[in-house]
Amino acid sequence: MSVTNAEIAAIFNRIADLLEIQEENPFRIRAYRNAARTIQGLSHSLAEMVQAGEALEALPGIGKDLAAKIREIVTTGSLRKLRELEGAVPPELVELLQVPGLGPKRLKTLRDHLDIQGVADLEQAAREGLVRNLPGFGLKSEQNLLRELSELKRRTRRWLRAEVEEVAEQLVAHLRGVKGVKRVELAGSYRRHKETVGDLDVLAVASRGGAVMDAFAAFEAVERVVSKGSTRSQVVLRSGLQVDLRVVPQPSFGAAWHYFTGSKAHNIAVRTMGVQRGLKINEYGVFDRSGKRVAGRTEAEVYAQVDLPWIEPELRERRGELEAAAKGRLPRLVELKDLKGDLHCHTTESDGQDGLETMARAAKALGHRYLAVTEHSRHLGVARGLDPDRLLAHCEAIDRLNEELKGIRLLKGVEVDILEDGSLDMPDEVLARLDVVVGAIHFAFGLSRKKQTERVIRAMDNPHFNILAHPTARLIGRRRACNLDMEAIMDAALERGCHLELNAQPQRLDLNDLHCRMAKERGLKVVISTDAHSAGQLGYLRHGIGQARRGWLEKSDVLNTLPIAKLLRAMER
Ligand code: DGT
Ligand code: CA
Ligand code: CA
Repeated sequence: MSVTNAEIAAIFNRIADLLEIQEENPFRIRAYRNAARTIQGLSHSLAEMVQAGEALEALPGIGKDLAAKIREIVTTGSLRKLRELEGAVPPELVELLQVPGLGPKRLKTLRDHLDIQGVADLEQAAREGLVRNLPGFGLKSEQNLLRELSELKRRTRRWLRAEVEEVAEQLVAHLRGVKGVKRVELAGSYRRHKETVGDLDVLAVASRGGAVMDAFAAFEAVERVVSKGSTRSQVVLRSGLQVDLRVVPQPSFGAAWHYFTGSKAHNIAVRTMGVQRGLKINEYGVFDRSGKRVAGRTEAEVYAQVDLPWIEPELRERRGELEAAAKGRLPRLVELKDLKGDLHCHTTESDGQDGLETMARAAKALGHRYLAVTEHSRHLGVARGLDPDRLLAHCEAIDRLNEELKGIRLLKGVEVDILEDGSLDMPDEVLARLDVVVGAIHFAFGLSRKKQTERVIRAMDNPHFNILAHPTARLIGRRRACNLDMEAIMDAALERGCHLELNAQPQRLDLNDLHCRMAKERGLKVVISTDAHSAGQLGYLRHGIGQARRGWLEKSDVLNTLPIAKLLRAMER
């Protein structure tokens, strides 16, 4: 499916909305709205016009500038101008614009009279009955707003990928057990290992479509069936997570898996490459000019039609993967089995749930060759942070345990607090006795970009500092990333022989994918660590690997793929 006219019109209307919020030039705003109206009224597809090389400028209200934007949307699936505008307007306001019936004008009234800054403010004001008396509003519109707000919250909720992993795997196993089912696979953002997913997309090949759909509706975790057909069904799980299942014929499987894996921008770019070769690529297959199916059974077949090798799902974000593939320069992405150990964990000595020995044996069972024990420092009182004496005593306990352990070595470490001025919450002479010093920000998240960046770089100035843990301190959906100049921090880390952590806790995944790529481009190695607070969490490395792969990291880009001796040498400063 190409970009539709309605989608293009929606983008233009959205730009107009954003410009209006910024109280931009009314003529520009009107130009976007007029163009959107023109496009909605067209009887032919703009995407086809672009693909056929037809001039768009002849359309009423579409000048050179808008024609170029339409071409950009059709060929890339998105528009840079829109991303810029969305970046310039506070995200809370952008979110408010998604409330049906709340255009820029009414939003302005709400902001001027009630200082509404986001969905939460609006919901509170409407609950308190403050909206009904505003000009242009009434009791009825206040009630409608409340209903739309709760619907919006439900619709736009995203899930940590990790929190839906178990049910996703159970569902796949359940469907694979159905008679006549040949294949079941997950697609969508889940397969691309995005840190959050909006819904689950499942694909099946089956000889009898009806039996799979019945089994899907009967899956234990299903709360309600939204729709049920012979090729597509949708359900909502008890958790509120929506799941789409599509049943496709075997010869289309590869094309469908490719299509429903996305991303949309990647799909559109691949389809455009097809058009250039006289091919039509969609979820049913690849078709030549005469309409004959020339590929579709496997993903590799689809890519081969546009002269590309198969591309890992984590790379399919339209971030240069097609160009890299065309040049034979795709990265060989790091895998879980490449990791030799974990450099960040806690035991009951600070705020972990399992003791030293349990953690060590669990790490060994996972095949780790080393595990750094990095308790909190004293400043973090809530986490039973260690003072120098307790830390030194803990180190002795680690030494004793190391004498008993075979096949794995515990490294003596600390997760030391970076204080507000960039100094470390542990005396240098204690840090000097450790194998690895992990530093982290746990408070004063709101410092200015300049101050926060200086704080972190100053911490790395300490010659004992090795690894910056969860660098931006974000918690997905709960706490924003600290305002940091990540490029400056990475350059500073390189100069000083420090490293940055990709924390594998599902709600952190910090560094994010783009940061990983930024590090790789500089030649700065990333450490993938679990920050495990229990033996079970040592398995979280897999979440970190997903993020690292989205950031194009290869084995050689990740520090803890090194065996112990090389690792220790690489950390020397
Ligand atoms: P999500 O669910 O928001 O985390 O993100 P996705 O990527 O799973 O998106 P979703 O569930 O809306 O659709 C699954 C895939 O289907 C998406 O990654 C690409 C494909 N797809 C959906 N809509 C379109 C479309 O309009 N055009 C193209 N080319 N592909 C689409
Ligand atoms: Ca999805
Ligand atoms: Ca979906």
